[in-house]
Amino acid sequence: MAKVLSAIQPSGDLHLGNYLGAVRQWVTSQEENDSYFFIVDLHALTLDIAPETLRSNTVKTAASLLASGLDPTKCTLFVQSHVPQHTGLTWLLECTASYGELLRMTQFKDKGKGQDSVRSGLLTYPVLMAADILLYDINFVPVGDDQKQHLELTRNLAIRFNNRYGDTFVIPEAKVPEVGARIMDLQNPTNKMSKSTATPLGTIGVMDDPSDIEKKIKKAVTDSSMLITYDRENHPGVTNLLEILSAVTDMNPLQLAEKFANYGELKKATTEAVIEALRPIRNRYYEILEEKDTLRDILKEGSEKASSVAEVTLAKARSAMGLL
Ligand code: ATP
Ligand code: LTN
Repeated sequence: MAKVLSAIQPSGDLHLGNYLGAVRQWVTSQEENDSYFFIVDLHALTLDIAPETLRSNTVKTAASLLASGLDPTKCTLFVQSHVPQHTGLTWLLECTASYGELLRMTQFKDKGKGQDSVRSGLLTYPVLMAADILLYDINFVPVGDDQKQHLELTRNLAIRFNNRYGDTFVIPEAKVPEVGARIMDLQNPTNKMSKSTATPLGTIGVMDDPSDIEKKIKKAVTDSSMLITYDRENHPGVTNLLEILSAVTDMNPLQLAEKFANYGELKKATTEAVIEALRPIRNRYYEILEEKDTLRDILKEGSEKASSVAEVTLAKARSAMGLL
């Protein structure tokens, strides 16, 4: 059985990009793999976040994942900070990574831009992510396109560690979906849809009201050419709508492009498909949020299981490096 792991930051509300690029793959993966999914609250501390916001986002993100279809009887679901081995391995890997390679990470450059003071955790963020993965002997990591560079770094750190200290870590591989790996902001289709830089009209929340989804798609930026073509470079707005429709209907985006006579028709079809795909998730979400005790028990059990697996690898890595 392959081992699969992925994670999400509690930096805001789950959006359509998170769902199509990542979470949907997690739900299918739990059926046939030994799967670990978690909420990376420690990663969320790399940008300024109010403690009460972090607390409530962590609970809301856990409820969103369960509502999306993660099943605690089929996967291990937990909160990163509840498993202390993640920070334990991070230090060992920080002493494996170089300052130069961390500076080259595009997410560090993007998220650090324009800030008065950049937290050192933002620089070492991908090392914590590498620890997240390497602790569990993972084969595959289902993520959106933006995480490929971090996965490459994780692989390099694991290979370097194994060469220097002996075979310790399994080398993981990123799994990026063919369609939906990079959903763009509806108002600014050259930027990816994101929680931390969400624009009010550009980001579709998975729990959004159907009327809000309709409004956002109606106002989505297209272009003046009136053409319906799947061409990210020259028609990013239209291409993004085709990509969304393709991902929710499992139809080929090039064939979809030929189906519509104008932007109005494309937007209408996209609106209907998105509302229908998200409706059951939204309904379950509010029920799950009501059951706070059950949610707490699921996360507690998940962290206990994760911790017992992670401890074995951490002990191996510590000993390989010469720690008594
Ligand atoms: P933040 O803005 O705080 O970085 P985010 O919206 O980018 O948040 P993450 O928690 O960083 O979301 O990512 C969770 C998962 O969702 C990752 O696998 C990531 O690759 C994927 N993902 C994020 N944004 C998109 C997007 N626009 N399209 C497809 N996948 C995405
Ligand atoms: N960096 C990721 C979140 C993340 C992650 C991980 C993803 C932290 N640890 C381990 C996969 C595996 C992000 O910003 N989406």
